[in-house]
Amino acid sequence: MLKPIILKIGGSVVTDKSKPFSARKRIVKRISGEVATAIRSGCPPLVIVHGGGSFGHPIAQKHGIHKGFREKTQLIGFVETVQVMRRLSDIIAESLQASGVPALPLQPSAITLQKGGRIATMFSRSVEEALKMGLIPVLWGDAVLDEEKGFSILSGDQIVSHLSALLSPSRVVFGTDVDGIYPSDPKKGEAKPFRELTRAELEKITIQSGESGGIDVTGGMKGKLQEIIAITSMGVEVIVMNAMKAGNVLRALSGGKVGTLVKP
Ligand code: IP8
Repeated sequence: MLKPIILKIGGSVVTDKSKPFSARKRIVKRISGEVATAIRSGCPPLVIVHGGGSFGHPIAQKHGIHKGFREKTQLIGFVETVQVMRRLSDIIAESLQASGVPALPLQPSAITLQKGGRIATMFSRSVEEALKMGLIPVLWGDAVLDEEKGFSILSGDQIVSHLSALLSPSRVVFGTDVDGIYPSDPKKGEAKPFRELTRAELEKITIQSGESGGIDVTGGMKGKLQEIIAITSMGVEVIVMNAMKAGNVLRALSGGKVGTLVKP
């Protein structure tokens, strides 16, 4: 089997992070079409992971799910977080399927156990077998059981780095709402994104980076950059690009140049 590509679609792309439970259905539809075109044009096997955006983050924040179990009243918040993420993943999987993509939703909280907020075990053979069948596994950031904290949040970015270690993808693509990795916060200034970065350069930038916009319980931009460092240290190239712009997902999946390329 060809080495797969892992595509992470950020929660800030598929939802409006400023409004609770607002999926950006038109953007999801357009991205689904680009994924379908990439597959028809013979792109490698694909795994899709998406973030929580305005579905998972506000509920997780309200009930302190990311802080672990403290009191019984949180339990309803834990299951609500799982439930809203299923709703968002349904919107995404159904849109992919409507475009002809055989997207298989694999609920992370059903196949993963964490320890202290990091993956302890994930039954990832389902992902591997699905890929062999020509299916497109779809996973997402989720609230999961945690053998140390009771429960915790598993970010989509952590899923991507876990699966990278397992599947040795040819490329990992992060579709975000900005044009790439910037020397400073792109939403606050005029800075241009880097075209290319080495892992060592990225490590320096990560130390200075801050939070992401809206409510985020998984460490925002800094958390993302840390996972990217982990992925590149496995020898995998990473692209960070703007998935809000038409054509970028297709370009990134077809091996084209877009956004910032982080070299291992
Ligand atoms: O948006 C977080 O996933 P992320 C998922 O990929 C939840 O960090 C449930 C908040």
